[in-house]
Amino acid sequence: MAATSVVVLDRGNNTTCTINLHGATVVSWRVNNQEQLFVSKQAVFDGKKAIRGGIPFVFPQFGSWTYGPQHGFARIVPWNLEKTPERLASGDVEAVFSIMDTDFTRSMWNFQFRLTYRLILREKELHFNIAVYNPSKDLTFSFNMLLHTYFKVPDVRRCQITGLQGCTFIDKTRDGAVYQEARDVVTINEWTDRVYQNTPQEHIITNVVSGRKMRIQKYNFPDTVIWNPWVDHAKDMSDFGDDEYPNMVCVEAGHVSSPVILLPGTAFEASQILQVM
Ligand code: TA6
Repeated sequence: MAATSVVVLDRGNNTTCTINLHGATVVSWRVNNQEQLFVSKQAVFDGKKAIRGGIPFVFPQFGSWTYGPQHGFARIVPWNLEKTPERLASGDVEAVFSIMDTDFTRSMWNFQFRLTYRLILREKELHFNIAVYNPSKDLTFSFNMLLHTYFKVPDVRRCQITGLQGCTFIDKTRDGAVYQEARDVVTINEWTDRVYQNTPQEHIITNVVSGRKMRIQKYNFPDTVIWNPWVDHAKDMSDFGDDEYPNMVCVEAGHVSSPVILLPGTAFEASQILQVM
């Protein structure tokens, strides 16, 4: 299957989820015909560049990387469709994607690994179940992982994000200085790029598509990254429209402020549930 092929999970009722095999990037999630994810009109679909929008999969590195591309290689390699979309007894639809080490990945990160990504489309929910396995007999490896979710919003200035009060955050807009969040709800009115550490399992974003709320539940993802490039940094990105920043907010569940250490023969599991409320 070509690297830029897409796989569609269709639950009926105009509720679908579309995944591009390039990076296993979820590029659309429609609930009753309402798109929940932002994808830039200028996103590039060449099977090489990371897709600007949807849910890029960040692994094994978050941020800049000495040995490879920013945010790692998982979002720029072709994934296998391990299990074609299947309707479950519940009426939900499930599919499984996977990658394992190749000459390309080992040229940057010389470890054997196997990563599986199970997606389940429910009526108003999208479930993500992830497992990383270290098949080595003797080599331990460490990694970061993050779901770089771009939520579509009518106006980011009207969004409020809960569940960050009291959390420490690294502010990448202020040279990585560390602060503590005082607000009970976080709002965005400027360039925002923050790594919140040890955050609760749940966040709610208000005023997403058609004024609804989006609930994020995460397990084994201790961190939450909040990002909006605003005016200035929107211009820095060739695959992002200068005027698109008001219509997206990234709220990203991840394991980034400390690495996961994976011993030989062991596995790491993490999951996320997105729910339209
Ligand atoms: O997750 C937020 C962030 O790390 C920002 O620093 C910003 O760089 C964004 O990701 C987009 O990164 P990208 O490599 O996709 O341009």
